[in-house]
Amino acid sequence: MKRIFFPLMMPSVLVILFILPVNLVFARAFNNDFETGDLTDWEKEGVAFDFQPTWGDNPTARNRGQPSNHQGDWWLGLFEKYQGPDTGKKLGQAAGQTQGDGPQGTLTSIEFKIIGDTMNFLIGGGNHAWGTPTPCCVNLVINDKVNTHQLVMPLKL
Ligand SMILES: [Ca+2]
Repeated sequence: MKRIFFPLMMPSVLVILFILPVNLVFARAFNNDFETGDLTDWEKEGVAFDFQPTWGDNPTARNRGQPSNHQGDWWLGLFEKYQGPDTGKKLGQAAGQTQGDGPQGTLTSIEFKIIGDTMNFLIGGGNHAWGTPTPCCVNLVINDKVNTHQLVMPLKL
């Protein structure tokens, strides 16, 4: 089986790692934009993702002056701690609430197939490479090899 690994690391002290291999038999759409409102298709380690995904423009809800410009309703905002008007309210969360940059962890996707020659990501936040003391980045892993530099150029598969 050809494997494609897609590691993603995010803000400051935390690291996100997506791992996504290719298997045409089991290929299917997965929750790559978090629009399920939960972490379906993802495996988390640590506590950084305990309140993810976050819902709506939470930075604007606290008048930060810098909108999230996210896609859809749900996104990963690891500084954020607001899971929307339904789940968040049940958990006692309020729009604009944060958890800060302290929590650490990783998030790894299920295996997935890349169709075509390129992939697009909507990413913001820190830029500290995997292997540094406080990694905060997205990594793409293909065939067990981390391909961090390929995130800024056409992906060759
Ligand atoms: Ca989304």
